[in-house]
Amino acid sequence: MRKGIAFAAVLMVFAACGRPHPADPGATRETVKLYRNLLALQSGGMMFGHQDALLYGYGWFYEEGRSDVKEVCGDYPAVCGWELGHLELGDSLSLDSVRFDKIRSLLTEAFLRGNVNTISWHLRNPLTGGSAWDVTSAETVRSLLPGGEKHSLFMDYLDKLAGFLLSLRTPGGTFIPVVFRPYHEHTGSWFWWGRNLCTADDYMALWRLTVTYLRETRGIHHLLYAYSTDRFTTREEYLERYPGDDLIDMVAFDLYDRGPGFPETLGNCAAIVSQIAKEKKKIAAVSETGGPIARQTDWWTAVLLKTLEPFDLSWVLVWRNPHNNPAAAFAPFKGHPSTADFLLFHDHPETLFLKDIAPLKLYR
Ligand code: BMA
Repeated sequence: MRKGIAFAAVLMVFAACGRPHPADPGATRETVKLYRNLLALQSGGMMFGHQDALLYGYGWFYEEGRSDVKEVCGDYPAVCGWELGHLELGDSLSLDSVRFDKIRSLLTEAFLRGNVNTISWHLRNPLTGGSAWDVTSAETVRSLLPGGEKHSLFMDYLDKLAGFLLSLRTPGGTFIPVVFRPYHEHTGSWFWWGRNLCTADDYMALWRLTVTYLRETRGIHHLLYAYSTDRFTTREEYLERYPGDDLIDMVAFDLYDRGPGFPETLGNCAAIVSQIAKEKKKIAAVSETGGPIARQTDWWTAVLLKTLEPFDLSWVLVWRNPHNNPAAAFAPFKGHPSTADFLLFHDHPETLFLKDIAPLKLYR
């Protein structure tokens, strides 16, 4: 049986036993459907995602229909990741030199094909003018909140973000649902919103300000919001800065394989997050990962799949393949040494790619 057919049955069972709703009471019809379908699907399989999958890959940039993953296994990733850093400056190119109008058009195509889209935002530091990685001030988050010296500049950033999000519509006018994942990896301290750079209260206030502005002030109702930490060891640590069930739809974490102990840490984080998701009726995911795939060529099955298989996770997304640096690619590309193992990963009943999920019509 094709993977998708089994999951259609899961969806039907689910439809009969509950009607959970996204955090946004006004979420659009397609967004509500996506939320419910992702909730149902996470017990049946784990989608594979790739950051910037359709924009560029090793040795190419903007080539219609191309994807490194597709060239290896014959199918697109199920989840497409996109990045909006520098949108807040009013630039036409992102921090990764990608045109925002390309992001808009390819994200729209992905939606029409049945993909799930998720957006990250490495926004610049509004207080110092530095990058997202500028951690020279521990006052940045405080300065953005109401009454702070950079509040109005930050509202301008949010305004530019809102304008872009509102432009994500099909030719027929339907708003395209997106899983939005700002202020990520905040259990680490390498972004200006990180753990040692602001109090828990200020971090949560930043989230509330953002969601309230987008949802209530700008009337944006096609987003699911992802709370996404970096590594953590306990449930308490994971939830320390969780801004609230009324704001968050997905509980996720980022974790890269940086050497010994990775499978244990990954397994522990996945166990905690999937349990929290179950209790809160939220979606669970590994929102970013990547391993030493050029060296450890069976990483896909021996590490990633083996570790994550026991858990109910909606997806695992690997980070981007820079077009000019094969050693930094987190997904395989044509001729990659991990190809044989990636094919096993792709064929495994647990993993879902576009051909598995498109027939499920996740937005209906
Ligand atoms: C990081 C790196 C950076 C990139 C950023 C946003 O993890 O890949 O090179 O600018 O993500 O995509």
